[in-house]
Order: sequence, then structure tokens, then C-alpha cells
Amino acid sequence: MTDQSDDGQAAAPKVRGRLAEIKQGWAESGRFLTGETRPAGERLPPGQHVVTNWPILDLGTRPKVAPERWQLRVFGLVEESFTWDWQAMLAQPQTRSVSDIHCVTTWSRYDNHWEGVATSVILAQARPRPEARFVVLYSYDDYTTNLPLADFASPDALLAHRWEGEPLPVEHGGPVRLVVPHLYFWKSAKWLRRIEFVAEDRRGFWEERGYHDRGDPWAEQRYHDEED
Ligand SMILES: Nc1nc2c(c(=O)[nH]1)N[C@H]1C(S)=C(S)[C@@H](COP(=O)(O)O)O[C@H]1N2
Ligand SMILES: [Mo]
Repeated sequence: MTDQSDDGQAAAPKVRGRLAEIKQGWAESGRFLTGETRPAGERLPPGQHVVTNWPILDLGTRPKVAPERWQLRVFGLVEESFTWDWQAMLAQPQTRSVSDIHCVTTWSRYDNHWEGVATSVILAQARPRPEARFVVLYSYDDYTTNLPLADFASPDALLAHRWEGEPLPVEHGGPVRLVVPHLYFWKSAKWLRRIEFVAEDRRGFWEERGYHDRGDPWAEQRYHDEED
């Protein structure tokens, strides 16, 4: 398979959402930072409140990718690049997990029931090379986000295609999204399309717009420090 588009040069995503502009302003002003620390092991991170609905956050476009057209490309610093279609995705060992969502805009949603493929399955098939230390995620709406390989490899991270026993709704990233529960939810790319393994960290959409590179909610890693 040819792979000319996999050079890491993502097109700039079209941003239609007013919220995306507002969120960029929040990064500049340090909105919502409490400076609090919470005891280790506390469920709710500082500055967060629990909601029971599920807010939708995106760049104002919601790509409709039918499962039959959906593909996931895994490439970069790996022993084996590969592409999964929907059948291949469903043929993988399936995992169920329950986890909390923590969005940087301060809402948290407890006890989400996910079903999908653990990131460990991706790692076992791709076999990242020793130089691979970061992962870049590319979505069908041209959104990108980055995370350390160690966070991607977390045992509770998965490529989710079901939520609460139903197919993952399009507005929440269906057919397939990443879920990395221990980081702010902007790291959990919706409408997942490509996963690239890289040696050097490379900022994604929000990371380029003032948001923290790692995004640990318990350390309140909402925004970059000025000197970063
Ligand atoms: N492809 C894509 N993934 C994305 C986003 C996006 O705009 N596009 N927004 C991120 C942000 S900022 C958040 S908080 C969560 C929101 O997921 P939800 O809409 O399912 O709550 O998705 C993240 N993943
Ligand atoms: Mo977000």
C-alpha cells in the first residue's frame, strides 16, 4: 500500500466552532486554574465538577464515516505498519472497561462503559521501535493530538466503538475514538483515522493553541507554561 499522505503534515483543520475560539482564549488567560492540589487517589480532579449529561466538544464539523468506509492506519516508527478496516477492528480481541471522563472545560462524567480494542493490541501488532516515544493521533476532521507512548499504552486506554452497550454515536466520535481516561479528554481523539509513532514530541491542535502537552487532570495540567 502506498502511504504518501503519512508524512505527518496534517492539513490545518477547519474550525467552525465558536467554542474553539473561546477555548483558545481560556488557555491565554489561565481560566479555571485553581492551583489546588488533591490527595492522591481522589476521584474528582481539582477544578472539576460532575455532570450526568455528556457534552459534545468538537471543531464544529462532525465527519460522518460509515463503518464500511472507516479505516485505521498505524504507521511510523514501528516494525509493522498496518491498516484495519471495520471487519479487522471487530476481529480483534474486544475489551470492556468503565472509566471517568475529565474535560479541561471543567466537567467530569463518571462511569462510562466502553467497549473496543485495547491499545495493547495495537502495540502488540505494530511493535514500536525503541526510538518511538510519542504517539500522534489523526482524525477524520483533521484534528490531531499527541501523547507520550507510555500514556497511550496505559492498561485502561482503548479504541472505543461502543458506549453503554450501543454503537458510539457520531457526535462522540463514532465509528471509533480513542479513550485515555487518565488524561484530559482532548487527548481522546474522536473519529480516529491514523496513529503515528514518532521519536520527538509533536504538538497537536490544542497543544499548539496553549493547551498542555500532557494534560494530567490531577496535576491540573490545563495549559502550557509561558516558557514552554
Ligand atoms: N477528532 C476530534 N477529536 C476530539 C475533538 C475534536 O474536536 N475532534 N475534541 C476533543 C475535546 S477538546 C474533547 S473535550 C473531547 C470531547 O469528546 P465528546 O464530544 O465525546 O465529549 O473530544 C476530544 N477529541
Ligand atoms: Mo476539551
